[in-house]
Amino acid sequence: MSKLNFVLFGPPGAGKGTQSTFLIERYGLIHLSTGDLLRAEIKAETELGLQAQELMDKGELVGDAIVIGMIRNMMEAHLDAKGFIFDGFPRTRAQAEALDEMLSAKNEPIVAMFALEVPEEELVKRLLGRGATSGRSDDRDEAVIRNRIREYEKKTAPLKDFYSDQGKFKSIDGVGTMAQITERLVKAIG
Ligand code: B4P
Repeated sequence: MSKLNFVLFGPPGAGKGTQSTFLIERYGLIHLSTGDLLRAEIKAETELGLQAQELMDKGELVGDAIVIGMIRNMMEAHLDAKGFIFDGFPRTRAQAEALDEMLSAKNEPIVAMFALEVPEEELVKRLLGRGATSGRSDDRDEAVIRNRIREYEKKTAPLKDFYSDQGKFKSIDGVGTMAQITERLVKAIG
């Protein structure tokens, strides 16, 4: 049976992490979040974590080679997975091309890319709300949040065309209750 490999895409705070937790349970998939992997490195105070923290605290993207290497290691560690949800990865064209290469070598391509669409003011509200309770340093400062959104528009949003050209891009309204959005995703997965 072919693998269910999905990309969950969207600006910071769109709900990628939130929706991933529902989808991995429903479809029995492995969740690969580069944000979570980077935060684990920061917590463990590794050299890589220290480098990543500096960039994340400014709302900038971490280097392509670092995140591609992390994803490669995680995929190798889960060779028997039914499929993967890529959450927050790819975020640049170089990352998208590297992912396609890794998957085509195994003949297990991305099935679909779901883009959660949420207006900027709602994103800022959600992230400041989380920053008040989560301790995530990149969620506390509105200027950093807006910089993350600018980075997304400049470097990540163009990937919609990359997946659209492959016939895999699906837009999902990301405003509503978490359950409503899960329902929209399940319907789109079909
Ligand atoms: P990530 O950890 O990927 O996180 P995110 O974009 O901030 O948020 P996400 O969309 O997952 O939102 P969530 O569900 O949590 O990135 C953090 C940083 O890591 C980046 O800025 C970058 O520096 C670095 N990084 C990560 N991957 C990288 C890569 N591939 N390349 C380079 N750098 C990389 O939801 C947010 C909040 O909204 C939560 O509080 C949630 O409860 C709330 N929420 C969710 N759904 C809601 C709904 N329907 N209604 C109301 N609130 C909702």
